[in-house]
Amino acid sequence: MKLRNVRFGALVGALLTAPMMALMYFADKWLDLSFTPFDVFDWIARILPGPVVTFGIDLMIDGIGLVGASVADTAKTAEQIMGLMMFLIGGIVLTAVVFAIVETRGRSSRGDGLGLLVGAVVGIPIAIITANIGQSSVNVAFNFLWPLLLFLTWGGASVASARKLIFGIAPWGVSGEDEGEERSVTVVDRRQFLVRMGVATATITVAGAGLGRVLATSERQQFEAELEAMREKMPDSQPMVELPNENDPLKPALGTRPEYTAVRDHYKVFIRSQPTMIEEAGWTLPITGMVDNPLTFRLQDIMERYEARSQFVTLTCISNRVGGDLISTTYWTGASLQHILAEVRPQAGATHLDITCGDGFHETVALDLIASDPRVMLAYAWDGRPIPFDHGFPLRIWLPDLYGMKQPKWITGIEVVGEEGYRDGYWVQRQWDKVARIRATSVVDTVAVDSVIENGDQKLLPIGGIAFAGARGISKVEVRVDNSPWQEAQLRSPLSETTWVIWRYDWPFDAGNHAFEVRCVEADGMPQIEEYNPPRPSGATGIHQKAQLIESS
Ligand SMILES: Nc1nc2c(c(=O)[nH]1)N[C@H]1C(S)=C(S)[C@@H](COP(=O)(O)O)O[C@H]1N2
Ligand SMILES: [Mo]
Repeated sequence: MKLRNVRFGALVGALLTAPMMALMYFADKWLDLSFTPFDVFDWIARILPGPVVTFGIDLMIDGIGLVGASVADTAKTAEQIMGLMMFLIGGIVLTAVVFAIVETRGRSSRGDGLGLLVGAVVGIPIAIITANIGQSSVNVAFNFLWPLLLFLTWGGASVASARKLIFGIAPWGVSGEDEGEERSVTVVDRRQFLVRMGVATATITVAGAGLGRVLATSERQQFEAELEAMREKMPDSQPMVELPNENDPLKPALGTRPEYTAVRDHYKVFIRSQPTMIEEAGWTLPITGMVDNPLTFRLQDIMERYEARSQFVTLTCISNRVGGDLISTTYWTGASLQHILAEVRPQAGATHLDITCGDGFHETVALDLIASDPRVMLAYAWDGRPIPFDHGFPLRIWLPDLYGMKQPKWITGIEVVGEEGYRDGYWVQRQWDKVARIRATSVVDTVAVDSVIENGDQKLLPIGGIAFAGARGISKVEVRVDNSPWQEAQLRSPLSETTWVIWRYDWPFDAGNHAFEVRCVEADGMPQIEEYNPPRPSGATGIHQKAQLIESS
């Protein structure tokens, strides 16, 4: 096998795979067919063993951290880029393999059939994946046939290109007559062929991706308009304007993260490469299983039949590093699950809710937990507006004190089950903590060198940040500069008993390079864990530290 032919194969592979991806993207945005490259990526993420996926997630988060980017902003984009690259590289490798096969079979073998065969061998499994896990409102048959059609085309085109570039047999030209002849391929021939192919495939790629992009923008706007219309129908439809601790005299040190996260800045985590778009019109929530009164709710029912409950909530992800940004605070509104369950009436022997979601995610919630806490809610609003699509529209659950991994969004079904029907949730099946109770953490957000306070002849440097212990509350935060003794910080009253607390310590500073550390104590006196633990299986622990050079003024 000639290296040159493998290189031609790789080049042709890139030239064929790029327009294929662009066409897939265009069809996704135009006809709502599923986008196969992401489906393949998501499928792999789903079937890989838990520890491998966890390793991948951690590698990605640490990598993003290393280059100093925000994990909350960047992780999804990084995943999508990986998904696209994987597909493209797969296409390049497979096409190179096709070239090798064509070369091995020799010039005299007829090419017909081979293209369709490789197209089918590669395309059928991939089409099955898309049809099964793809997100699309279109009939599965189309989600199977569309990628298959593209793969058959790829197969045909790659075999034809191989025969042309290796043996000089004109694509689609019948070669029967030439077969015996010594036809040599000239460099000019090849170059001409590749240039033509490059122009054609680049045109398709740019057109497909460009049009897809335009359609994607208008789709997004349409969804947003729908959400805005939903908002009118909501019982509690005022976005938060005044926060309950507005008058607290303790103001955050300059540079502390916003106490109330703007919804667009709320961190996002979900198992797929794209958020799950659920349209309200076609959505209902069946609550079935071991109940006396199975019911199917529309969103309207949940909003109108039950008293609306609202709560300031800090949500955090078990993947968050100490000091990381996978933690945010907003105002949740929904219906207490106690009220809803009172109506469906779980039967004797029922122990859990098995909650399923539009993206294939699932979790189980113990009925005991719901019975013990009226705050557990099925939430339909954040910040007084319908929950954004990225965050679980139309409905998600809130479970105080637990990491996000236990809290399904995009809920599509709830089944009441007993010990028999119990199964572990999505991440528990992948060996993450079964309870996933939030671990206490505290963070130095800022050493506010630009807002030094002059107090007589003393100068104070505000240091500040957050502390959070789920629904358990914070009683004390302490700061240590270099290796001097721990000093108690001041606490701002939190937005609620289930949000983070803002702390501040005004330090009589001296210039130099300093290290600032923070630790906290829960309301019941339990200190945070100071030893380092990685995020898995049970959540990161350790002391957060920030180093800062302070210039003498
Ligand atoms: N359906 C569904 N719900 C889900 C997830 C998911 O992937 N799918 N991820 C969970 C995890 S791990 C977290 S941390 C939170 C994140 O919620 P957010 O993206 O709205 O911040 O959603 C939880 N609920
Ligand atoms: Mo998470």
